[in-house]
Order: sequence, then C-alpha cells, then structure tokens
Amino acid sequence: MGQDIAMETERTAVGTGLTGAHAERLSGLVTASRAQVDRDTGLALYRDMTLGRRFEDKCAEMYYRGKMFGFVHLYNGQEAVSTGVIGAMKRQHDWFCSTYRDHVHALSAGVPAREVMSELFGKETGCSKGRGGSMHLFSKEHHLLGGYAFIGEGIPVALGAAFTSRYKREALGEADSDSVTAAFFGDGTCNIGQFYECLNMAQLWKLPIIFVVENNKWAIGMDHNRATSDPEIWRKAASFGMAGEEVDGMDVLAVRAAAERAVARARAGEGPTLLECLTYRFRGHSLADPDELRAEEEKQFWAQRDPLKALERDLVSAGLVSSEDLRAIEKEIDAEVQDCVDFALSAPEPDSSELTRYIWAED
Ligand SMILES: Cc1ncc(C[n+]2csc(CCOP(=O)(O)OP(=O)(O)O)c2C)c(N)n1
Ligand SMILES: [Mg+2]
Repeated sequence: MGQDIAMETERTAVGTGLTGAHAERLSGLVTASRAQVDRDTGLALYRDMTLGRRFEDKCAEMYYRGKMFGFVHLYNGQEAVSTGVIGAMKRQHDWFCSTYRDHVHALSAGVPAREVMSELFGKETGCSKGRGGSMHLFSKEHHLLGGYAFIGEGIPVALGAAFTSRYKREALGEADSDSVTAAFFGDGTCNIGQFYECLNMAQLWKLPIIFVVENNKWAIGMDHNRATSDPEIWRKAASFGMAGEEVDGMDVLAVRAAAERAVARARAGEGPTLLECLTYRFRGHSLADPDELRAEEEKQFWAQRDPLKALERDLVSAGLVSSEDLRAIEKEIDAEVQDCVDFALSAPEPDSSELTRYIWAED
C-alpha cells in the first residue's frame, strides 16, 4: 500500500510540467568561461570521459550477466563533471570523496580500471580488497576517501580532509600542505542536514574544499523541483557568505574552468566553493531501476547534450584533433576495459579465513 502511494506520487511528478525546469535552467545558463586546452589536454579529457562511459557500459553488461551483486549505480551522462573537476586538481595530492555513484570518480582520480572492476566483482584484487563493492570504492594511494552508500555521509569526511590540510599547514607548520578536497554528491543530498552543517563549518574556517553538486534533477524518482525550497542550489552558498557558482555540467570545458577557479580560491586560503553542475543521468537510478518514470522528451533533451559528443565537436572544430584521433582512443579504451574484465574474472575471491581483516587500519 505504502509503496503504491509512493509510485503514484512519482508518476504525478512527471505529469506536472515541472520536468522542463532543469532543462530551461541549462538552456538559459550563461557560461562564465570555458577552459582553453591544447591538443594533449583535449585528448586527455576525451580519454578520461571515454573510459568513464565505456567502463560503465561494460558494468551494465556484466551486471546483467550476473557477475556483480547488490546495487550498481552508473554515471553515464555525468562524465564531464568527474573529468572536469578532478582533471583540474592534482592527482595523489588533492583528495576526493564520492557517493554510491563512484566508479568514474575513482577512474578519474587514477585508480586503475583493473582494481575498480575487481572491486565490483568482489575480488581480492579490488581497490577495497573485494570487501566494499560498487558503493564503497576506496584508495589511500589515489586519495579517494571513499564512496558512501548513505547520502551525505561523505561530506563531513571530505570536510575533515580539508580541515587536516589547513591544520597541518597552520598548526603543524607544514608549509607544503596545500591540498584541496572535492566532495561529490547529488541534488537530493542537498536537502539533508549534513550538507548545511558542513557548508557552515567550511566557510567559518575557510577550508580548502569544493562542494560539487551533481544536479541530475532526480533523487531516485523524486523531481528536484518538488523537493527543495530553491532549486538553484548554488544560491544556498550565499547564506553562508560562501562563493557559489552554477555551471553547464554537460560541458567539460566549462566545468574545468569553474573548477580551476574554485581550486585557486581554496589553495590561496580563500575558502570553499559550492559548485552546482547541471547534468543528467542517461540510465535509471541503479541497474535495478527500469527507468520508466522520466519523460522521453526530457531524456531526449539531455541525450542531445551528450558531453562526449560536445567535446568532440569542440576539439575537432578548433582543429586540435581529428575524429580519427578520437576513434583511436576509443579503440584503446575498449581494449583496456576488456582487459580489466578478464583480469577481474580470473582474480581470486577474498579468503574466508580473512573475513574480519581490514575492519581496522593496518600499517
Ligand atoms: C541517509 C540516506 N537516506 C536515504 C537514502 C536512500 N537514497 C538512496 S539514493 C537517494 C537519492 C539521492 O539522490 P541524489 O543526491 O540526487 O543523487 P543521485 O542518485 O541523483 O546521484 C536516496 C534518498 C540513503 N541512501 N541514505
Ligand atoms: Mg540526483
């Protein structure tokens, strides 16, 4: 009964006409600036986004073939956010914190695809030793503070990393401690308490953190416009005296430019930024979601703004690369993704004698 009511409410949401608001915001958005890139950087951005896209497509295939268990949330459509933000930061120096939709953040942060795929298969070679699975990717080496299944759970963890960076520099005198932390989370997560508590502390202490909201309009089946007092999340920064910015989250060059501004602010000791990226997920909430609630017209609007196709148009029209260059990258990525599947399939399961290992930190 309760479930029937919930389903009915979700269906009503699609019929209210509110579905256009997110699209209208994107259409009316004035992009402050777009990153200027050379050929090598352009290719690197395309490579990172292609790895994210094709890795996720392979995950869907493997999930439906019964190779993965539990919930798996894919990132298709949102790649420009991960690539744009993490690409503007320093790998293995800055810190990243994610959600249950974490595979692509891990890849952008440099966690090897073999380790990510192994983790999804629950294998010992996974980045969390097969104990975490899809929603709990972790890598100390690559400064990935974790994926978190509870929404908002990662935000205070990221805040702690940002505090550590400042504390080491100012209290412990470590002059080179200038790392910046990026916390990624969704629009739905901005309605819970931890978000506001962390914004307050971050601004109070001028912490080097970027709150990256991936506003894909939906929190499972809840339309963002029905769930929040002001759908323009970036404006909530002003209540804390914090810098806030909205950006086209389907445009990797715009995201990169906004992230560069936020990183520069954080590293200079000027404090945090709330960066709202307008984006869309091309698949259902998780692979268990048949995705029947969202309007076809809405899906089409966003599909036309596929961030990979947009970057290809930009790079080719600027004369930086040829389409053949990009097809060659796709071929390389396909081989890399197949390699990581083969590796994960043949990797060992964790040994049952080690069931309680890794619960506490080991040196
Ligand atoms: C504390 C908590 N409450 C509820 C849930 C159930 N839940 C899982 S995903 C989700 C929606 C989150 O939406 P959003 O923040 O927009 O992220 P997206 O899935 O769109 O990336 C909810 C409510 C949860 N995981 N954790
Ligand atoms: Mg969302």
